[in-house]
Amino acid sequence: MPDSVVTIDRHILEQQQKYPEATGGFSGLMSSISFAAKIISREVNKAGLVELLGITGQENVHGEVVQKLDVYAHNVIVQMLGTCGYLSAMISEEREDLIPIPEGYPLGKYILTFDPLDGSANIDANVSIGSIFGIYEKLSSGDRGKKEDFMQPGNKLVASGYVIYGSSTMFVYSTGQGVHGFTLDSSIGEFLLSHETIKTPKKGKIYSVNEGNFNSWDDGIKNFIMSLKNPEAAGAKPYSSRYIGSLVADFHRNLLYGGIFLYPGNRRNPRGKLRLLYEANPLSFIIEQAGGYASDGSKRILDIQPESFHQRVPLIIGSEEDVRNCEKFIRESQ
Ligand code: AHM
Ligand code: MG
Repeated sequence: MPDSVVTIDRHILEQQQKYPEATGGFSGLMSSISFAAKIISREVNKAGLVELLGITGQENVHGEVVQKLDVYAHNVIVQMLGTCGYLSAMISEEREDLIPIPEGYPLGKYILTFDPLDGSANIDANVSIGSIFGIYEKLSSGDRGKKEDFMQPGNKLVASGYVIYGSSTMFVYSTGQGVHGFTLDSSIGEFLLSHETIKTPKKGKIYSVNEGNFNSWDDGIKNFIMSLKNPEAAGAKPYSSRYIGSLVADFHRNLLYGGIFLYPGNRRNPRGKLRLLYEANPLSFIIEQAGGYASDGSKRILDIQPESFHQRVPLIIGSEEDVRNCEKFIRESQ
């Protein structure tokens, strides 16, 4: 047994104590998110049994309709966070419009963006998937959050994080004071501090991209990827290619080991696939807090002014030197 075991709730409280003016609302909100993560984790871990218990969309043996896991995760977050008293509105990758706080529940001063289960196309193959969230302060007048509250650039995030449902479940978050990771001990149902102050290497050895799209990329991206495979320096090893196709899993590995993840635009989708508010901003906040960088190819992701809930953005994220190098290739090809 180590000298001290730090649960996520204790860690959040300790961080909050650095701000004497804090009311405790933020800690309550983070606690509610980590509780929702445990419930989703439990369900994800038994995903393989769903086939035995009933097919999604049909009734299971208990007479309950079996939901698809991404719908389930969305509903858990809406239910837990919508009633926790700390939020004034939410948006989800799974919904077109703003999600109001249900009538009769207290309203708080924060707003939440979330992708309830990213990479859910991989569930049936037992590949790691994740939930991603971002928290901002509500700026508009009145009690309820409005669209304009969500149109804040990522540099205004109060906190962000993700949960990875992998060989173990981990909760990784930052409130702007470094990045901290917690591993779920399912025997006691607690997230325990396992990765304090995560720092990503300044330069990595891994690149992660869907290379099937190679022919439809711009020259800058093509040249950059070619340069990773064919290093100029004599005797230098090429980068390793690692692509799971599940953003949280690809991001988490590169965060720990160093490397670069790219989902650039291509001829079919000039803005790429990933969403600014649900995926790019929260992970860009984390990577910068860990000493890395995130760009859309020419600009810092966190400085992009959002225009709509579901806008897409090319995402190049990871070790700072690698991301800057990619930007250089893009500049030079223009
Ligand atoms: P989703 O939000 O519909 O789950 O899609 C996002 C996922 C990411 O997890 C992953 O990085 C990407 O899609 C993979 O896309 P592709 O299959 O085009 O490589
Ligand atoms: Mg997603």
